[in-house]
Amino acid sequence: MRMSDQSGPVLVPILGDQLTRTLASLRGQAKDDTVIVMMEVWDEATYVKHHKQKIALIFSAMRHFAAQLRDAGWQVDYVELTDKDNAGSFTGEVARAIERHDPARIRVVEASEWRVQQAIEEWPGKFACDVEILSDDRFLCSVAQFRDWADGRDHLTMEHFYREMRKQTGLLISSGKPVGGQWNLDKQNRESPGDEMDAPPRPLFEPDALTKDVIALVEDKFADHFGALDTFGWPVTRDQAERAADAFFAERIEHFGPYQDAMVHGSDDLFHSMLSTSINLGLLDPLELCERAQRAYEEGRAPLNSVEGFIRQIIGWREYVRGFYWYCMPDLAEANALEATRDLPEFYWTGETDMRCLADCVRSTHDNAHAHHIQRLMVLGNFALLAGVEPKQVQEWYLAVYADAYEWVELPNVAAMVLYADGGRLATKPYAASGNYINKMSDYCRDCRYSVSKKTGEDACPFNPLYWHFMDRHRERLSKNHRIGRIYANWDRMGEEKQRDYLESAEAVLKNL
Ligand code: FAD
Ligand code: DLZ
Ligand code: SF4
Repeated sequence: MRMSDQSGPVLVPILGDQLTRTLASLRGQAKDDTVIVMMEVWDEATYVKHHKQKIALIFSAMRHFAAQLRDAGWQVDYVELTDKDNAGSFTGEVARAIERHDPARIRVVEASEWRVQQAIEEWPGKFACDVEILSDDRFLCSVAQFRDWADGRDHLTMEHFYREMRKQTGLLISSGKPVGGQWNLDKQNRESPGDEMDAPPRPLFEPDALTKDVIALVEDKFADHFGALDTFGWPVTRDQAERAADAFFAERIEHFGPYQDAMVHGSDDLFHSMLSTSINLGLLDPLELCERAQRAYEEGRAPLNSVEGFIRQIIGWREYVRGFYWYCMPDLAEANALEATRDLPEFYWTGETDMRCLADCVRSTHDNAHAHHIQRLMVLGNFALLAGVEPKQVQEWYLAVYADAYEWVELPNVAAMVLYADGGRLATKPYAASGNYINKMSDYCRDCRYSVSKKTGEDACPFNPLYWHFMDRHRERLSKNHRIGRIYANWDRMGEEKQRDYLESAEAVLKNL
């Protein structure tokens, strides 16, 4: 940082996913010596065609946050999307804010995404005042700490990282050992859905006047974007997000663990927390949520498999993918180890397909800007993997359609976990599965036009032949993986005629996409 002798306030830009009162850039700042700038900008609103609810959520949460900061005595310079001189980008808006406030210094927390961080790192060369870029300590593992952990490892196994994070936080640790004797109860997170899955609905928050304004803005300016807006009910303030968390800890965490991987037609949330949008915006603190989960276990309100499963998702997967993103960027965005080139099928946007599982996941995505983990991974993702859809197109789709999607979390999940595009640094083997898996974990297949038990032919579940087509076409790479050897032994035992049936059926599916 260059030192300056200028006097003037400190300019604190707060980005759309930094809506945290204890943000590093605000800590220790005197209110009368600080100007906070928040910016709705076209570049961010259009770098992908975000779901309408995602834009509405971010703008509404930003506007509420600005109002609360003002109530607390901060000076906030808020630039709306339709302000007539809006420069359209973070850098352009910070330049305008410098003209207005003549600051001595800019103090900003690092961006969560590569694209934005690249722009911020140019500020010291662009602007005359000093620029201080702070680490985002809302994450429990810093970018540097992850790099130290990852350097020198061939496989960046999440489980190893997760154990480090358990020890670092002390969550579910007793005398240095995991509570219950095991680190990971994933095997107890895979119950099939029962016939009567009566999950309590999550709280939906009626849009207030401010959110209604934003919804009208989105309807007006982003009319051709994907997604329903009339179903909007996301928490837009910390208070609402806390109420959503209260409901999860009171009503759903008990069954979260066992049914974490279950899917039920038309039942979109099941026992999931639905808190990712609030955590990613900065409205909820990830560590506090994990501590609440731990208390639920200690007080006998939730079983260990639910609580460990929830904590694993947050201090394990969430922290891990964030570290992995920064460790692997910018190459991760270009990775395509399986050389997949197919276009994304149109039904990812329209939901018009006879495959009932895919149609339901796209419907939930359209209506709620949300689908849960297994829907994203084993239905929508699995199909794109098996069909060989080009990673860039899949990544762009996921980034656009989910209200919780930011590249730091979306890209590792899509490129590395779903598509194996990183060549296996994150996942030890591709998450490829036939219809059998979907049938076991959901009620989708019951009323599907395809038969999940049919392996080939017109009425066969398309996932079945596509699975073997995928395994066959990537044999050279995958057969070297000792975890997959058994699968190729099964394929070889089938004999040529059966294999031909599979491959021809798959070709027919692919031709019709
Ligand atoms: P819960 O099931 O209740 O889990 C609790 C919390 O754990 C979540 O709120 C989230 O913060 C965290 N979490 C769980 N799984 C993951 C994971 N794999 N990576 C990071 N955090 C995790 N999550 C996002 O927040 N944004 C994304 O853009 C995103 N894209 C994804 C794309 C794919 C292909 C896959 C397989 C997963 C993706 N996830 C993403 C992870 C996960 O699907 C969502 O976090 C989850 O569905 C959010 O719903 P929930 O809050 O009810 O989660
Ligand atoms: C996603 C998004 C959108 C749609 N619009 C804005 C915006 O206008 N202003 C803003 O500050 N943030 C927005 N965001 C979130 C940013 O993309 C987010 O802050 C980046 O992920 C930071 O890396
Ligand atoms: Fe999906 Fe196949 Fe089941 Fe139909 S039969 S719902 S396509 S897995």
